[in-house]
Amino acid sequence: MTNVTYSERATNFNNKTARKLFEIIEHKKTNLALALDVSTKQEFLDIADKVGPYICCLKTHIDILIDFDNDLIEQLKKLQIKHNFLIFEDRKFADIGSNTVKNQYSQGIYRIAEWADIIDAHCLPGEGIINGLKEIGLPLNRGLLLLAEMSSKGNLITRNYTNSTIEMALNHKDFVIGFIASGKITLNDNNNNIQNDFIFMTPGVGLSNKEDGLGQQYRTPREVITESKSDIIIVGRGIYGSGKDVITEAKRYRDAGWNAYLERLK
Ligand code: 5BU
Repeated sequence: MTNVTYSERATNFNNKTARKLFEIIEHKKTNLALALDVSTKQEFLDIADKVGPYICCLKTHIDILIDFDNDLIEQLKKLQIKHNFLIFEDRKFADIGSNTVKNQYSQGIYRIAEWADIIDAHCLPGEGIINGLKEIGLPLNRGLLLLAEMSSKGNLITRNYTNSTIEMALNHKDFVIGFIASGKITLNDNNNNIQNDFIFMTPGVGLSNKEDGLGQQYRTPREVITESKSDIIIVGRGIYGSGKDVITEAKRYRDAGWNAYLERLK
């Protein structure tokens, strides 16, 4: 089932954000998500504008910005319309669902629910975290990714933990649109339908480096998309790191990701 196209996959989803993401991928011919972890508003908006044409999704860590203000969100929304990408706030919620994560998602200075199409969460606290986020996100047609695996060296996620995460996702297919994982994962290694019913997004992607010296481990777009059959590569410093020309690098990763997908379809 690895030769199914992105547009065919879209029809498996009722969630509007998931369908929109596949539409954008197919329309712009890019499975690249930019992880824009810079610390100033000016740099953030400048890179988002330059790289916007080449990505399907912009991944943020909004709390990294030292000069965050509401205008940043207004400008980001304008860039989203100009370039047609989804916004994914990589907040990694991990607290109790009933009250805390609901407020973290909708309140505070960031008001994430108002502008992020996609968010993610650890399932460590149990299924309540999904229920809590869903109360806020589903009426807004948002989508949630669950952290099923991590790219960092020595992380504590086990196969059992990943399986439990998948089971929780299966109970919430209206709101959980996919996983952060190293590739396409299956429940108990069976070839079941989760492969086509969820979106798989993979961080830790680089064409030049193998690691960052702080535990991050990089694999190439080909390893991630063709071999591990993920759907979307998430690239940060490979594009904006160490004074690189961000447009050249974004095109390089877009091409590598798309060619890896075409190779998988063959
Ligand atoms: P990089 O600059 O390409 O290394 O950035 C990777 C991004 O993906 C960064 O924002 C991380 O927070 C994020 N990430 C990750 O690297 N590994 C993971 O397992 C998860 C998220 Br989950």
